[in-house]
Amino acid sequence: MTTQAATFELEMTRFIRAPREKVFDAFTDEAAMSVWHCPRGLHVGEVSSDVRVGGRYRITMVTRDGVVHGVGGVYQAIDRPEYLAYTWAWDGEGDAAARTTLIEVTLTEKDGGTQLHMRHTGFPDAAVRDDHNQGWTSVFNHLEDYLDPEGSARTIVIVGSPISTYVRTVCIALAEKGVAYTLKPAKPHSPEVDAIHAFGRIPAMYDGPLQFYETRAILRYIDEAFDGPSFLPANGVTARARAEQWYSVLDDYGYDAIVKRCVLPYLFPASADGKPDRAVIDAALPDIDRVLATLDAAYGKRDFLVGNAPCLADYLAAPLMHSLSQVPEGPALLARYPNVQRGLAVMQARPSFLSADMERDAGKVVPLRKVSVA
Ligand SMILES: N[C@@H](CCC(=O)N[C@@H](CS)C(=O)NCC(=O)O)C(=O)O
Repeated sequence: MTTQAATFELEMTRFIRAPREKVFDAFTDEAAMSVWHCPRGLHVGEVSSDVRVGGRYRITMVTRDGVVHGVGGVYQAIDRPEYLAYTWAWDGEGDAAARTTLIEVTLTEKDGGTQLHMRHTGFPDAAVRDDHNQGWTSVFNHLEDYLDPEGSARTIVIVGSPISTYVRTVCIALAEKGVAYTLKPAKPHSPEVDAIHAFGRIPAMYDGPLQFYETRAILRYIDEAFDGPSFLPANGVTARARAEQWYSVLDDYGYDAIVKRCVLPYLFPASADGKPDRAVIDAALPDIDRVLATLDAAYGKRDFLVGNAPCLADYLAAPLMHSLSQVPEGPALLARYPNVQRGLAVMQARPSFLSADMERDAGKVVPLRKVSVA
């Protein structure tokens, strides 16, 4: 993908694993357009398309809050399945001609699929062009999901080891949304991870050409980009802040005490005799206890950390508590906190938790696989 700053044009290419005719029709067929023709996180409202030179089309894209963005134009050239040109003007006040840009789509057969090249010209300035670059990237992720036989498992790729609690949190979150993805096993600081993550940690994520890292940011993206249950409580600012509070407690104090200072010394003993470092683990135990006591009070009689549905803090808590339960000190520590235990058991029973099975995957090279949870 290249942008040409000087002329305020945008050129994008995307390989789509579908025949040219299907890709072409996706651009002109009303039913197809109504599925994919908007960025992630929005949906298509109305679509009309009079597919002949001089004919008009119109699409509305609607945000979750109901804000409608309308766009339309006139077909300039139609040469199925190779080339399509049409004008593009967002609804707005004032001179329509000044708002009108031109789109040219060229489709070429390549590697059993289609190379899509889009040239979008006539932007008034770099900022508008850059907005369209971002928008089209997301729209083409939708297009790829729609046309590729593997759907979103092709565009959404999680990079990281399945034994990582953070990786597992993201996998749980995707499964809760019902989003198919591919898990690409990679260790921290490996070339695959370093290619995306400035600090070499896992997880990292692709959505098509878009790259993300840091679990909280990845969760934010997944939550806003996909339909399905929200990762934050719907009922008020206090509940949402509380969910963030418990996420942060787990992310900071929880991960440090449980994983860094207790689980990892067992998994990767640093001492010369190959035994877990007792002093490190013993020093972690009071801090783990403090985290558990805090969370136990937070659960109270409920099954989830906030309200009556899981939120992003529960997605982080479950893999952390699960990994604690696997070390020798874990069961006795957890036994003192029945609310934490109940919260873990409730999450462990959910299909989203079962779809990313840590024991099954531990130490194995996990083949690329599609995970979708109904
Ligand atoms: N702040 C990061 C933390 C991720 C993290 O620490 N992941 C661990 C694996 S669970 C890791 O990559 N550790 C390697 C290291 O610490 O160098 C996030 O939220 O994604």
